[in-house]
Amino acid sequence: EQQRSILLHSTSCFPLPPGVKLSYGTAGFRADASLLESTVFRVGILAALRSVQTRSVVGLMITASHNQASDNGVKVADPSGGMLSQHWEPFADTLSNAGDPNTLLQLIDDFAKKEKIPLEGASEGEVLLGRDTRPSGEFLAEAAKQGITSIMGVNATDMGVMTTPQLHWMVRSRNKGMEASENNYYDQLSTSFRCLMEYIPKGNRNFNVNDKVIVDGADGVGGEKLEILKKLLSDLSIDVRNRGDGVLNEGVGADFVQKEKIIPRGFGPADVGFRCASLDGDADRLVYFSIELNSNKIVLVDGDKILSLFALFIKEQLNILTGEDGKVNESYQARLGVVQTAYANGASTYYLKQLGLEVVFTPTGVKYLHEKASEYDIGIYFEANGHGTILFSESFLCWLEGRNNELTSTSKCSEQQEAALRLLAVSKLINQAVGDSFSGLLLVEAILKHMGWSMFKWNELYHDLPSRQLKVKVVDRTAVITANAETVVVRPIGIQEAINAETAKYPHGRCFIRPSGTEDVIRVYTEAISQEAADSLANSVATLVD
Ligand code: 16G
Ligand code: ZN
Repeated sequence: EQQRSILLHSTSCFPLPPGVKLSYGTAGFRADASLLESTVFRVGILAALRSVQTRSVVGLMITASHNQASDNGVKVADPSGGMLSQHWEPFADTLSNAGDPNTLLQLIDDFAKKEKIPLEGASEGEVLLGRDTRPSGEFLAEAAKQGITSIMGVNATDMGVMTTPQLHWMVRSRNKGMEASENNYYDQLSTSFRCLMEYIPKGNRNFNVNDKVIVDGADGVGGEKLEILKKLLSDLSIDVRNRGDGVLNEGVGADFVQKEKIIPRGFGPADVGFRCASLDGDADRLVYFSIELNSNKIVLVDGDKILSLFALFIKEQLNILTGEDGKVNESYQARLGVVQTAYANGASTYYLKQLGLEVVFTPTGVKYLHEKASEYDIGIYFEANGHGTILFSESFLCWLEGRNNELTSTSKCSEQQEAALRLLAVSKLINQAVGDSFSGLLLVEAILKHMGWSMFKWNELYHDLPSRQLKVKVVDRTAVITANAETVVVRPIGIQEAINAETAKYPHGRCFIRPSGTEDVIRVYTEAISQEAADSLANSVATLVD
């Protein structure tokens, strides 16, 4: 009864803006910040319910990532630190669009029954609340708190401004019973990075201050946080640009750099010859680039290439550890898998398969890639746009620890032990909750050092096939339904045949279309042996969709 009246009262303070219908989408709700207060309040309720149900800490992040500064958004981190369980998404949609307090109450009641969420009696829970640097974040965080605390027994812990991956990391760590402050996060990253640097092959160890990486913080939360992290790193020089003085995501950031392929604001001719990297507005994406002499263009080193570098390194360490055939020393057969989407450049997929790796595909969106990667002992996933991470299974880490102890007692610092220690360090450096530009950056830097490679050498792992992305505005994007990880259109009938016929005209042509999860458009992607061919294929397929 008390619970009912609390909810009725608080909900009446957060009426829905008229005529707005939002959907949880690929990565939470996103809209102009002025429309979001009631949605964020309702997501607060949802996060609290999830926490009560799972008897675990849950996260709520307020960010619109790479969108413009006036937008905002909200998403929930599950107890594992990953994305909200997909079977809760429909509830997120109905709850957020329930205007009338009585309707909302009924929805919660029904859902709580169905999901066995004990709302009567002593429910308990905790929701960690984070936000990026958007000005609207503060009042939206208030709305979230109101929502969270409308469920009796649930506390809202305000973590203030932080990156999306930091919040996910904290949720994961808290639920593993580990310490989970922001400082613990920096400690874990810097310690494991130092450990990796310690096992760099001797010839590559020297530290040269001119060998620095210049990072574009997208004028978001990433810049200021990276300033803190970099002070703890002794073997790496990081120059942070766009730390928040300019307009968030405007002419800067990973999304801009990857899509436009031009030099972001704050970079110029003086940076030619250096490794550069861009984060996005909430620091969960990472791409590298270099600046060309006398041009405003960049050479992009995208998520596919970061993935390839990681895969190569991990495979090398596994080979040292278990022997090329994976059979030496009664060894554990570690299953290594690579997960990509249809957007992965075909040249990267070809390269990874050549390395002998198992490559699988999922639809676009971190939640799908992450889930697939978790099926392996070591699952590496990346989207071309820079979202990605590496997941290690508990049983593999356990075996690795054991192997390391065994090696310690026999032959000190053997090659094999170094490989085991490197893999253990990677498992701590990389954020296993969600893709994290900071751990990605540190791992790239450590591996380049390990290999003794320049960025140029890295970029030469393979050459991207020319590609083109277009978007087509349509009346109803939900009319397009795809299958096989978005590579085939099944509805409307006949479109796939038409696409096939067009594609067949281009040697090595590849093409797929899919409805965007974040915009009201159909996206077209093509690849071919020349840019002209990729462009022309994209244009003709776009007219098919129209
Ligand atoms: C979201 C997804 C990203 C995906 C993108 C595709 C998360 C955290 N983010 O930003 O993974 O690549 O949407 O956008 O899942 P689209 O559906 O508009 O092409
Ligand atoms: Zn992001």
